[in-house]
Amino acid sequence: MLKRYIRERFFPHIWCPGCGHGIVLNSLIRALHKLGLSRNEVVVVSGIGCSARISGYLDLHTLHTLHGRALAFATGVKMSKPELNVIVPMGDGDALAIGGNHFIHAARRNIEMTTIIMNNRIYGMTGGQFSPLSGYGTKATTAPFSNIDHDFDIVELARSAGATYVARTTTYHVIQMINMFVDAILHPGFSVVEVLSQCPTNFGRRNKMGGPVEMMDFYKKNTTPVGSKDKEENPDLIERGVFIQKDLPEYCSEYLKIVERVRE
Ligand SMILES: Cc1ncc(C[n+]2csc(CCOP(=O)(O)OP(=O)(O)O)c2C)c(N)n1
Ligand code: SF4
Repeated sequence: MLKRYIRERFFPHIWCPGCGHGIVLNSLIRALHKLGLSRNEVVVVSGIGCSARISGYLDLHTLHTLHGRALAFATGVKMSKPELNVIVPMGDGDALAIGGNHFIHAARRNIEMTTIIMNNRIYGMTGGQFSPLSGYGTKATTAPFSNIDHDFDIVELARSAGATYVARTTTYHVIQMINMFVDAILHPGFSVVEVLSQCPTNFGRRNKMGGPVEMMDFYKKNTTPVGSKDKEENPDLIERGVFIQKDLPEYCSEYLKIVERVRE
């Protein structure tokens, strides 16, 4: 049953052994299956990056577009066919470096689509340049002696930009990830799911994080459910869970109302 969502002719995939992005692909397929969505009801729009390759592996309507521009293409698709479920998988660089402006404005408009940000804190595909999510003190090919850029918090950015569903999980917490994807796809507005997803090749190795297993163990040990007491005792813990879920007028429906009013 799950196989019907996979575009087998594109396999074997390009990902390194232990890359977190395969776990995200698997979870997304399980979420689509849980929702009982037919392949014709979903469009997946992605830019460029290891994470963005997810669109190629899904046997749905898919658009593999330009680095950083997935949300612009996705906006066009959603505006012309609002009845479709639009899903936009992006890397942290794709979504928040070159694509940062598209991200804040799509969130501000509250256009109904599901964005998945695979945060591996690095430009994986191009060999390990630092991204806006790498963080102070990390190493990258473009910061061999230490990165002096501060990172930002995707949840806080999405919240202040106006996203109406915002959640964070990791590749270790697969059941939570599937449930968040289900909720995000059902949400009638702009939804953001940040997934901490390991890049053992370009982030892990350079930052002495160990292999994929150690990196996932890090997610297990260094995250805590949102609002938990542990966070008060250990402020360095990363919170995961649903941070925002609210209703606001959605962009396509508001646009259609104006079209109808003008026609009258
Ligand atoms: C306009 C443009 N600029 C730069 C690139 C080169 N490029 C391709 S992927 C990428 C970054 C990938 O990092 P990220 O989006 O975080 O995804 P990851 O590969 O880590 O999953 C860059 C800079 C490009 N393809 N197009
Ligand atoms: S370079 Fe990193 S992000 Fe890209 S496939 Fe390899 S492990 Fe995954």
